Amino acid sequence: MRTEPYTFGLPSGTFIPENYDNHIERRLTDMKGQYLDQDAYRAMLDQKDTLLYEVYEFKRPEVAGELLHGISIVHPGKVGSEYFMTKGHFHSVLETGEIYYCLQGQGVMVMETPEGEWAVEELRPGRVLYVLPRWAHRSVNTGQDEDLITFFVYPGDAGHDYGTIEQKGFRKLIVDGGDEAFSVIDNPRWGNADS
Ligand code: PAN
Ligand code: ZN
Repeated sequence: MRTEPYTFGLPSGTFIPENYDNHIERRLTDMKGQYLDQDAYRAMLDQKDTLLYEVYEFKRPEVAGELLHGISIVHPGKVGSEYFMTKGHFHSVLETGEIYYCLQGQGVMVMETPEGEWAVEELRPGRVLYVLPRWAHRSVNTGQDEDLITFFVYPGDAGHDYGTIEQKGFRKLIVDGGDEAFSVIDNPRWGNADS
């Protein structure tokens, strides 16, 4: 782990940071129960365990005062009519905010609170998104053929609660909008996503 202040570049074209510490890959199998069209999910998985998104992280102590940061890359594609997306999570310390800065691509952040509020905000290059404390968040690539690339930063002691979303899903889903760029629909399986 670095013990002195540092900078890093984000090479144009890939935005894969120089000198990252950790590379995470998430595939179809990691998204079991999350996509609405389960037949399409299984058919796709029969072909290949497709890579959906990747995260490049810098290692920092997971304590208050530190800021965890890295790059998230969601690849383009759909399962049925639903776009490739991240698992999404609440932070274990619910009262934790997070900043996303979009570097490339077209997408949205789907967000909701335990109290039932929800929001969908567009991500496009040059836009900064502030995810308020208490809001679960999932990034979705609504583009045709381009990666959705964001820089993120959040407090070191935030932790991640994936279980709540794995069990319930998000209240809103992002699907192909036909003539529109995308559509936001109610998740008919909200509350029992992994069954
Ligand atoms: C991001 C996310 C990243 C991948 O760093 O972790 O975009 O999404 P999932 O963690 O939902 O798989 C972040 O929000 N960290 O807190
Ligand atoms: Zn987060």
